[in-house]
Amino acid sequence: MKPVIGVTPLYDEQKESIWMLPGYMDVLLACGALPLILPFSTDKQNLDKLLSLCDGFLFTGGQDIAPTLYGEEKLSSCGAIYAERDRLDAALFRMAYAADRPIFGICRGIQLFNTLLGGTLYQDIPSQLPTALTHRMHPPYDVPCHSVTLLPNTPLYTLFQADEIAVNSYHHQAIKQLASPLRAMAVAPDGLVEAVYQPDKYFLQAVQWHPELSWQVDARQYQLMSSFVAACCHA
Ligand SMILES: [Mn+2]
Repeated sequence: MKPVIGVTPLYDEQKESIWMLPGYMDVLLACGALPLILPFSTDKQNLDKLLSLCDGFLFTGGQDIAPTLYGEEKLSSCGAIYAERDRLDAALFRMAYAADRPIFGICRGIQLFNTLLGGTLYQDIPSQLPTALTHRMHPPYDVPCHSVTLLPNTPLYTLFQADEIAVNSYHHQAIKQLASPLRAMAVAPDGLVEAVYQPDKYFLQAVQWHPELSWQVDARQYQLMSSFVAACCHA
């Protein structure tokens, strides 16, 4: 069965446009899924219909999450936020989470899951954690930026059978306090959590790096997205 995967939309405030980076769609298509870009609607009936239409949900990158969602004032170093996106992502996540539908998060996605499950974020890594590595690489984005250690007895370790892999990195925020339902799967050399999962969920995983930008040259990142699509097939 070809799984249908709802993909959270990106929003360009300058152009007042909904948009999408092709990598998110292309990798899901390559893995055999049918990705659908979702509308900015939190209408209950629309959400219910989406839950019946979609076998899984991919939470994409985007604007910074409003710090009020994790109980902090917005610092000047925090980036632009977009309230509509926060509203949609929160409604979709809570619905899919309650239904135990397969959920995968990328970049903003890992930060979103952590926030909605009770964790906190660094609003800006360079200013709040000056000893951290560089996590905001320059193009091209399909080459490694830093390593991550994979933690034993996690789905990511089982999938890759490796103690360490190299990943790309394009983020200025990161998990500060890990939400209690989540477990770390990958940690950067500076200690920042780069991948999480929730053990008692069917498939809830998220990564801080960008598999959608490296899957064509990094077989592991294709394998990672394939494992999500496979979970959507059996949901
Ligand atoms: Mn990173």
